[in-house]
Amino acid sequence: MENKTNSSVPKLYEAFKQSFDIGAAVNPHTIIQAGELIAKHYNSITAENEMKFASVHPTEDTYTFEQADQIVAFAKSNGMKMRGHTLVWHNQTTEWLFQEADGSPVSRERLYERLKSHIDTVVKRYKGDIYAWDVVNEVITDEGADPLRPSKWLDIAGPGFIAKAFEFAHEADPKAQLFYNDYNESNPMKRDKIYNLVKSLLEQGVPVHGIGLQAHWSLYSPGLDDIRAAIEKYASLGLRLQLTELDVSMFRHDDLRTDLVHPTEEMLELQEKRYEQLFNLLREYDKHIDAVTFWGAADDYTWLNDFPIRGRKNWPMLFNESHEPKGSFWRVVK
Ligand code: HAH
Repeated sequence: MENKTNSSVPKLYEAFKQSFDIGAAVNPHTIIQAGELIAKHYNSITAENEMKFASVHPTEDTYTFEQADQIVAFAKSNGMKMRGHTLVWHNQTTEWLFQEADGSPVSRERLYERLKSHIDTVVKRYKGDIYAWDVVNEVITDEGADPLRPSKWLDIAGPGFIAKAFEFAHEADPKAQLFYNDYNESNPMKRDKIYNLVKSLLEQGVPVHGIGLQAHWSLYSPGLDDIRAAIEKYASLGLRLQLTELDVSMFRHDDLRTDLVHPTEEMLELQEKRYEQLFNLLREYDKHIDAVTFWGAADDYTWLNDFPIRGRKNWPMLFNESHEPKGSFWRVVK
């Protein structure tokens, strides 16, 4: 391929100026390793882990905001927007949250007090800096008719914790856009469960403003028709949509190979075609979609190197391990 100097590589987000913002998930490590790339190509960021419950609120009386603050400062100094991720989730919470000091399960009332005080503290701290929050993450089941995922939140608080989280976030920052965020969002059965949950929240007057489609996708799935149907169904609620965690894994769901140290030529070609089709589709719906955030910045670091198989390399991004644009980049900016 033709060798491009750095300055002749167009900015990714500028290629989408007429359509939507382009974001990246960052962490303290990638800000150092890839800060220049991130500042050039993305006009929005999300903290990958640093605003999650366990990261900012390790004990009842302690908040640890150093890393989150650094990431917000990075966004500000580079003129980027900032999304908040995430206030209520079943993972990366802390033991103390669901327990009394003596280790017994916390009461429902106490859990609601803790929920309110957590959301109030975190959302107010970043008022004016964070324009959109993933308020509730992944409460819908992947399989089965029961819509809500079993969790300590559900066990102790009952299903009302979902609406309350949005209400508390809205009180803390009435200007912030509040999102329900989930994965496998394009699977027709899960899509309908997500749709029904959000529809019923809206009918109760709960302040939900958008749906985050995580978009942890692969070369092979989901199909474009399922993605289109999901976008149309969610948009029919009259809400804003964002892709919040986009990546395109090289591996099928059931492909457990761990031997590759480089992507094959075939993988790279399939990925170029896939990214081109995906962004063509997303541009078609740019009236509904405000932002597309990748769950990473370049192939040197991605959470998929440890998921679903610890230590298995993956190459899901538009930039390679040396931070150079891949063929997929040129297909989407064209
Ligand atoms: C996302 N879950 C989370 O929203 C994000 O916070 C995390 O950093 C990575 C991915 C996706 C997911 C998962 O964690 C487990 C099973 C399926 C999907």
